[in-house]
Amino acid sequence: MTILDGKKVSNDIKNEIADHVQSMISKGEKVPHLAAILVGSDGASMTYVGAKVKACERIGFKSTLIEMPEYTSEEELLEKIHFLNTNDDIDGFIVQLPLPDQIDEQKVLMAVDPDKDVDGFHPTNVGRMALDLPTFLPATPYGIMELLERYQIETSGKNVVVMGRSHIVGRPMSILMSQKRPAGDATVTVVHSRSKNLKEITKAADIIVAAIGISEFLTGDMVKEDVVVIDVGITRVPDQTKKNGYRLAGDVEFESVSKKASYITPVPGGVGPMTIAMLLKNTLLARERHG
Ligand code: BQF
Repeated sequence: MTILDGKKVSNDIKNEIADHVQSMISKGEKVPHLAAILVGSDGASMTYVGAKVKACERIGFKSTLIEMPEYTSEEELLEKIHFLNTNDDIDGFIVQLPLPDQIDEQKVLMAVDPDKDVDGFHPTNVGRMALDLPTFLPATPYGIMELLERYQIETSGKNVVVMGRSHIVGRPMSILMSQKRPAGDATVTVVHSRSKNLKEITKAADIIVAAIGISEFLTGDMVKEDVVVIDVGITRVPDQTKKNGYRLAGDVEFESVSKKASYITPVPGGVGPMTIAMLLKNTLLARERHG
């Protein structure tokens, strides 16, 4: 069993980007500038945005964090998005999800200029992805593709089971792995909360991408020997023995599944760090595209 070390690979990618930034500086070019809007003060969201800002600093990107209160109206958020869309100093920006209930997420994502949409959530960019056109790939699926590629895991003709159909992970993952591209050419099955005979389907999988948001849902009895397992889940589970009061759990029961797997991502340190690295990669791409 080999651990797919997202922490290490993400560090390799960040170092590659940092080198690129240095060469941009030596040529007198502008460095990439990422902005993030955080609405409210959800603990996990603050951690995620903080990790993104810190990563920017480490590799030499400019970053701007815009914090708005929990009671922010949709109109106020849309105004801020308009400001970032029209500010030439900003190459790309993200709106940290989830948003408070009074704000329509769909409306917000559609307000982001597709050329600055480094999360790749705008319908234009989702369409471009589906049509194999150049675009910003959503960071988590992009990170998983990169991880599979760098570990040279064969995907061509393999049976891939994607668990979950979210717009951010499951759906794009199923599209990407079925496409003709590196880490693609797979035969993809998507399973979700209405699927029947789940175990029968997961047992036939060569590769499983678990993205359902239920901690330790996938267990050893549901997989075949030598399966490749990508765990996208990241749930905070109360744990008195930890100083912060919780531990992070994936969608995969690591203990039982790792005994059968040929490759498996840990939580933490698997897919999560790759998400951050690919957001940075998209921001670099945005800077280069803007000329
Ligand atoms: C790690 C996210 C659910 C909902 C909104 C490193 C991250 C996580 C884990 C991280 C995530 C999850 C992010 C680890 C960004 C991934 O060491 O295992 C980094 O920061 N993520 C997000 O921005 O919004 C989310 C999950």
